[in-house]
Amino acid sequence: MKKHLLIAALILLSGPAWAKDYTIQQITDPASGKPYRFEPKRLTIQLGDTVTFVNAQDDLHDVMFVSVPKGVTEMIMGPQQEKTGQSWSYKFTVPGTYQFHCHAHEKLGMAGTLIVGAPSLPGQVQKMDHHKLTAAQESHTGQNTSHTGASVAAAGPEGEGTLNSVDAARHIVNITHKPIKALGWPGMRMDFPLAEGVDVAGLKAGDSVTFTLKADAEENYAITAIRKNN
Ligand SMILES: [Cu+2]
Repeated sequence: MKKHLLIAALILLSGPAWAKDYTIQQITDPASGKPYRFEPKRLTIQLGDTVTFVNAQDDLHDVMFVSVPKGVTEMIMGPQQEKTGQSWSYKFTVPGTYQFHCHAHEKLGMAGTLIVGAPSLPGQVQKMDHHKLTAAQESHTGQNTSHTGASVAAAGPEGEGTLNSVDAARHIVNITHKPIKALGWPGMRMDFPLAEGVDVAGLKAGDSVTFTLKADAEENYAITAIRKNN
């Protein structure tokens, strides 16, 4: 009996020991036939493993997951980063097939596939398309592009949620937000970059917050204002 408890305790304690960390490099290599790419481009990991995307040289890249297994309830996307060695990590806890790309270099073939555990069966994946989210927003306002841009810049859709972390040095906050109707977004947990000059000095993990979003020309959302709810 005691022996069984000991073994159970050991299994619990050593749980993280067999979860692995993998690295995928974001590469700019103009001299090659594949100037923009993820390396490896295809990777299989196990449930609970973590993948870290690393910027391999000074150039602007990001990572956005555009097709994910059904059962994933948050948008999975890393921030734009432009310095060598900057990285973003994500732990995968839903099995299946994931497709991702770098938003800036998607059309130049910078895309990849991640298998967690086993590939998804047909019909068991869902699109997580930030392009469509933005399109939904534009058709909502019913204005042409330049005017939409201006009005979004002026007011911007607002969101509400709970702060999970504040990384002032990298200008990134992680928020679990409620649905944002204006954007057609479901409730998600995601990283948001902070626009220039946004002050987060008074904020900490656990705070309930209201924030304003703005999309740049590349349809990446940043927070232009954030305040703690009373
Ligand atoms: Cu890129």
